[in-house]
Formats: sequence, structure tokens, C-alpha cells
Amino acid sequence: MGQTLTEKILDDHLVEGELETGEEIGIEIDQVLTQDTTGTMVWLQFEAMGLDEVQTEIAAQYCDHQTYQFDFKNTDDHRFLRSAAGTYGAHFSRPGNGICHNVHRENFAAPGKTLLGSDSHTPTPGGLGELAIGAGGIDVTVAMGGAPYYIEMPEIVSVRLEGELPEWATAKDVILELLRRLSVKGGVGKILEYTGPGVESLTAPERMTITNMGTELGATTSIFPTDEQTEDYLERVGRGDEYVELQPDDDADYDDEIVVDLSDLEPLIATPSMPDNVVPVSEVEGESVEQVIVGSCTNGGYEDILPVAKMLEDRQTSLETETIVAPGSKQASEMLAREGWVAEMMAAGVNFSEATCGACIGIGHVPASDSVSLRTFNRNFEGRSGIEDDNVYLCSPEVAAAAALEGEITDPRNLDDVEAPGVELPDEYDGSKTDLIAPDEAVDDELIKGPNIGDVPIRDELGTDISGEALLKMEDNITTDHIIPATQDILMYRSNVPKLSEFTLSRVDDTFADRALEADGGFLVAGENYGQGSSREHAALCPMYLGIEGVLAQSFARIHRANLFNFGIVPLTIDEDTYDSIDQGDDIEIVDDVYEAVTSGQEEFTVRVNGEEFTATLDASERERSILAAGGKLSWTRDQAEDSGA
Ligand code: MIC
Ligand code: SF4
Repeated sequence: MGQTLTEKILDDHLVEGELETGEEIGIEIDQVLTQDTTGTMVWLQFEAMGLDEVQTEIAAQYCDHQTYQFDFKNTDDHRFLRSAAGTYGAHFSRPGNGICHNVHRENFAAPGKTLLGSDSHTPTPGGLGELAIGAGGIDVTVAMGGAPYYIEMPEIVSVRLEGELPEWATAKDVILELLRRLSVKGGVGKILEYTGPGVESLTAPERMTITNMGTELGATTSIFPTDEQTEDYLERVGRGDEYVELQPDDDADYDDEIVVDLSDLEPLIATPSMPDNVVPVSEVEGESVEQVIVGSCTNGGYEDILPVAKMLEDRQTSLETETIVAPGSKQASEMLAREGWVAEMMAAGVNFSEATCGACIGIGHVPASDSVSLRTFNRNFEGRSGIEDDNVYLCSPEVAAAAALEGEITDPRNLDDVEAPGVELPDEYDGSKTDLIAPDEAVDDELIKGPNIGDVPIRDELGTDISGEALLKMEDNITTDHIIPATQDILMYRSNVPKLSEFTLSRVDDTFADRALEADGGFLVAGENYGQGSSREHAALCPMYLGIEGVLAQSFARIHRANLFNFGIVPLTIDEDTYDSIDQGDDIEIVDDVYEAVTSGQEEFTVRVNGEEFTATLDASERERSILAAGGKLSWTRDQAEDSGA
């Protein structure tokens, strides 16, 4: 039997295990990336583990999420990150140089390589044939120290593309269509491998829009084969020599197949407040729009902004709508500026912004209360824009430009006298590289920590008895934005866990942190897909700091589940009846000797809720169990180093 493309790359990097679905495998990591809001913990953990040098081929530290400096905290974080990159041997991308995924794809992403990143949209370079996975910060730390990355072998699903996109339908509509069909849970435990005759019509940047937003399906990653389009892109970014042809075997065996006929697609839009609430744009046409933002790691490339510039050229954006363009990288801004497009957009009424994540996580450009904001981003979780009563829609740059012109949601096919701009790549991506500092040009050679940078909290070894109150009962699809929001007032404490913990789950219940501290232990209870969304390990680290010992959920999102193990919180799966039987405030007790049960491989645990007994499951590998028993990955890694006499 032939191999899928995913299996070929995994095989090339396999250091432990077999490529059998559900088996734990260890793979070698070639490249790592981290960014400013997850990176401080990454380096503090690197230091705490006693590591002294980056071991991967490429390690890159980006400063992209929070580039506005409101006071010293964020500036201190960036200075610390520059010093860590210099001290340990990573590339450093300065604040303002652009979003990690955009800058990484321009400079480092390469076919056939593996990439691990402490950001959930790390799969972006899957569009170039790189096997790229998002993970919690400490997993990235360990990989950067040279250890393999372990995951359960996912199912491999073929997404077969047929036909070609019609005018005004875009790559964004391909992924919105998949979200419409499969939902935000549809990709959990899966790698989506794109196949079929429709692939060749998509340029590499279009493919990267699709692989980027595969994260919203919950997929482990998404990947395209490589071909002339890949080679063409690599040549245009000046790295043609890194091209390798990668295709699945003709008789490759997939676990499942989904067929998308590109020629059937039309402009789509995700309505508030989940990326899978997708409908045709025509269904919501006419809704007035107060804000339009073009940018983000999904649609912030030169090729995403050029169509907007062309649609707005010599026209005037609606006076009722504020239109913001924030490119994904400084390189894209620089190129658009040199070609005169920035001036064209400004003349049309665009507020041209710096290359940053910013508005995507509620930092800057917060919409007006209860207004409609249309964005080319990938997430529209309630409150993520910075206000609770937001109404954020997600769409392609073309649909965003149509709304900017008309002041209301508009199917671009109904625009008078505006031609479909199509997709156009520049001859050469030729922005200057002054903001990317290579390890051999490093500015610092020792760590610089400001007063906002605290220590990494460590949990003790797992206990034998775990009991406490069900401190909070939550519904399905709780996001990490609910657990630890990313808005400015909260994000600035990412390097200061005691302070940050005060905000834990405050979006669900603002008394939670106080109650948890007072209770000194206890449980969280949740429905399906708990912890979906970002990779932020703070969503496990802060509950740990507050004393949470276990989470009972109907199912967990992949990265958050790993983060719970990494910070010594026991993640138990419960069925719907058990979920229904638990009320907030109930007393919960794990009847088993927890340490013994976890380390001996026991799967079924008895949980007593107000005297009644239920079964909960711990589905975990031996490695995950030993990490949990040690109280988390930091202690576990140190113990391992001691045992091996290092
Ligand atoms: C996000 O899109 O939610 C983020 C902010 O990029 C996060 C990372 C973080 O929390 O810093 C992600 O996607 O992992
Ligand atoms: Fe940044 Fe938004 Fe992309 Fe996250 S999803 S990396 S916040 S642009």
C-alpha cells in the first residue's frame, strides 16, 4: 500500500513509534517558531530546564501580537525576547515586522520540513508542503532543546479538490465551506491532506489561507502536495533552491475523503460568533457595516491586499464605515507602498495600519458597541474583538472591500462596474530584511528581565486524593479566549502568572479566580471541545496556579488537552449523562488513588458527585501519564535529565 504525503514526511522524521492511527509517535522537529505572547514562557521554561542552546535547524522568535507599547510591560517583554533569542541562538523578528506566520512563510517555511510553533495557526506553511503543528509553549521549548515531539497519530483525511474557483470565489471560501460542512470540531484528531485536480489551480498563498484556517476545524494540521505553484512561490521569495517535489503515492490509503468542487463555490461569510456559522454572503446582504478590517495571518499577504487596493482604486469607501488595512508583514506593506497602492488605498479612505495581530485579539480597532465588524480574519469568538457585544463576521478580502465601498454586507458579484481582481503574485517579494535579526547578528548575549517578568510556577507531584467543588460548569466549545482572554488589559500580564491568574475565566464568571483561590483546589466541568482555539498554555497554567486539579469534560481540544497534562491538571472525559448530573457547586471526589491509577495505566476512574458514583475516562499515553504524575512537563523534563545523569 502506498503512502500519503503526511506519512512520507512523518516517516522521514520518525524517531519513535509506528504510523498507526491512535498510536503515540515521536517526530524530529526541524523548525520552531514562537511569538511574543507565548514566547516569554517558552524562554523562561528553556532557562528553567537548564538548556543552553537552540538545537533545531531554525528557531524564530516573532514580536507580532502586541506591538503597541502602552507602558513598560510589553516593551520589557520584547526586550527579554530579543535577549533570549540572542542568548540561545534564535532569529529575532522585531515588533512591527509582521505576524509570525506571514514572516515565517516568507523567510523559512520549506517543503518536507517539520515545524512546531507556540501558536495555533502554525499549520499555515502546510500550503508549501511543510508539516507544521501548533502546540503549547512548553512543548515548543522541549523541541527547541532537541527532543522529539510526541503526538497521537491522527487520521489522515483526503480533501479532494475538483474544478476551479469561479470569479469572486476565493481560497477563503474553500475553508469557510469546509467549516460550514464539518463544524469547529470536524477536524479534531485529523490531518487534512489536500489532493485532486483542483489543487494545481491554487497559488501557494491561496493554499496557505486554507491551511491557516484548518485550525478552526480543530485539525492537527493541513497540508498540500508541492508542484509548480510551490516552486514558483519559493522562487519569488528568493528561496527556489529549497523546493522539493512531494506527492502522495497513487495508491495512498486515506481514512476518509471529502470532495469539494471549487466551481460550485460562491462568496461565503461566517456570521457571529463562531467560524463555522457560515452562510452565502447573499443571505446576509444589506446588513449595515460600521467597520471593515483587512489583514491577519489568514488574509494579510501582499496577494490578499492587492485585490482590495484594486477594488478601491479611484473610488471612495463608505462614510459610514471605517475601513482598516493591516498587512500581515512589513514586507507586504513595503512592497504595496513602493508600488503606490498604499497611497491609492489611503486616498479611497483607508486607515492604513501597522503589520500586527492587534485587532484580531482585541488590541486596537475595537468595534463600537453592538455594531457589525467585517474582518478577513479566522476567528470571531464572542468578545475576542475587545467588547462583549460584538458582531464579527469573517470573509474574504474581496467581500470586505465590497462592504467598504457600499457600507453594508454586499455580494461582490452585485457590485456595479467593479471587476473581479483575481489573484496576482509579485515578480519578486523584495521587502528589506532589516527587521529580522539572525543569530549571528544578535544584539544581546544575556537575558534581560524587567519587573513584569516573573518566575514559572511549578506544581508538586500528583497527589493520591483529589476532591473538591465543581467550581464552574460550562457549555460546549468553550475557547481559550474564555479561559484567558487575549485583550490588552489582560495580555500584558502573560509573563506574570500570579497577576494574570486573577483574570482566569472572568469572561464566564468574574468571581471565579477568588472562589478558586479560596477553595484551594477543585474541578472545572465542561461540555464538548473544551479549550478550542488558541495554543496559549496560560489557559492551563493559570487554572493550575489557582489550584484546579481536574477538568471533567465531554471532550477536549487537542492543544489544550496537551497543555493540561503539561501543567499537571487531570483531564477526564465524561459522557453526556454524567455531565447533565453535575451541577456547579457539587462536591466531587475521585474515589481511586489518583497517583496509583494514573501511573498504572488505569483508564476508568470512579468519580463521586454528591454521593452518587459515575465513570470518567483518562485516555492517555504512558508518557502523558508520567508527565501528569510528575506535576507537569517542567518537573518531568528535569527529572528525566537527572535520571540520565545530565
Ligand atoms: C490567537 O489567535 O488566539 C492567538 C493569540 O494567536 C493564540 C496565541 C496566543 O494566545 O498568544 C493562538 O492562536 O495560539
Ligand atoms: Fe495573530 Fe490573529 Fe493570526 Fe492569532 S489568528 S496569529 S492573533 S493574526
